[in-house]
Amino acid sequence: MPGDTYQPLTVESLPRRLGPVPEVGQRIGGDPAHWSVREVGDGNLNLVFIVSGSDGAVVVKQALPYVRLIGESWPLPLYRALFENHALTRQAARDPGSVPEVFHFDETQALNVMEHLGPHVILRYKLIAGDKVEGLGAFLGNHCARMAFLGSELHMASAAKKADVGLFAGNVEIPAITEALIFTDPYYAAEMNHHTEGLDPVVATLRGDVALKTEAQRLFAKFASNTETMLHGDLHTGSIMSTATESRVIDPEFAQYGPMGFDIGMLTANFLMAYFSQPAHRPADELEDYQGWILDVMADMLAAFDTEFRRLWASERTGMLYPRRLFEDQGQSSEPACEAVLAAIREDAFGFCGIEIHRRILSLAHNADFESIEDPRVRAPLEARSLMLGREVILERTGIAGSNDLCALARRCAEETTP
Ligand code: SR1
Ligand code: MG
Repeated sequence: MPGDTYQPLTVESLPRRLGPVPEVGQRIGGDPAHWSVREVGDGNLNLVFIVSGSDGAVVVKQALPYVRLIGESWPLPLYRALFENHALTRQAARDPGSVPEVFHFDETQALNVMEHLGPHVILRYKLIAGDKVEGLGAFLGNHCARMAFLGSELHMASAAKKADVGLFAGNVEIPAITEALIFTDPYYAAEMNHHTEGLDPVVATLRGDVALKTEAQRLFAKFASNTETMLHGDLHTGSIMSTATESRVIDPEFAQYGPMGFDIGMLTANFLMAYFSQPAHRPADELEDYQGWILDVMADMLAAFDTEFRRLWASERTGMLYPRRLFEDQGQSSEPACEAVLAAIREDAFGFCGIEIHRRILSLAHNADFESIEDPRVRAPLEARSLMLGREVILERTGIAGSNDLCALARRCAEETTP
């Protein structure tokens, strides 16, 4: 479709429009007129098609010029597809095999054609269904550590990293969504907010808590001004697809440079919300085992992050930060410095974790873990516990030593019976 003006694809038009593109046509195979095309996008922003033919299947993801969740009244630039493409390329280089392969990119049409993850299912739905995924914590911890470390000036040449920061600075409207919906709206009665009936007392407590809002703003300032590494930017359990034994990370269109603790903090939040929502999804005799498994995955992820980060520190520290010439070449260990960096990342991560929990329950974009609980009398107390945990991890983040403390805190909040 080179040279065409932008036009959203439809199930009917897709074979005609993408059939002539060799990288697409050859992978799907056969006569495009006989391709099977399904629109499966259930996210907030884009069109997503699964297209299959005689030789295989691909996913076609096309940006819409507005927020799908809201409609044309909220315009959104198409260029986000370009940043998604840039992010996928960098993720594939820094953690090979962790993201879908891209077969074709069309900037004008704002579309990426990618590997179809056939047997994989969105992780959030697996967590709601009670399915377990082998190796999940290790995969996610390793991935986040590789992305954090290898995209930073601990590893990259400074000129290359600064050029990339400049490039991603062009992705303006997407971070603006995060800045409003995640960092600001949960903490006041913003227009697009909504929350479950019955939560008003907890919401009033949070919004009346000046110390909490001050800490949330400190974290926001860090998010807005710290360009440590390239972030996925929206790494929740809906951005991961898994089989029983294998996982991939998808959807990095919110990629931007930001603090190293952001992505792993978002993931931590999403595991905690999955944990808190479980009483509505599991029979009593399965609850303890499955909730325990979720906390184990979260703990494995945080441990794998640290282990992989230390490994990269030892073998890939080629950038301008913490150079060997200041430490090892002087006969001095840099291990304490590495531990200090990790402690700072962990503290930030717990702060971002609390904010992500707040926004998923109070702001515009909620998650299926709670939204699929039909009865608000069941949903509200589970959300209330999550909100109060979120408050505690934000305010007490410097004192949470690691996953043991965090799991203990989650178990304690889960036993509380507010509101
Ligand atoms: C208007 S977009 C709302 C949310 O959907 C995306 O998936 C991001 O999580 C964003 O915050
Ligand atoms: Mg997404």
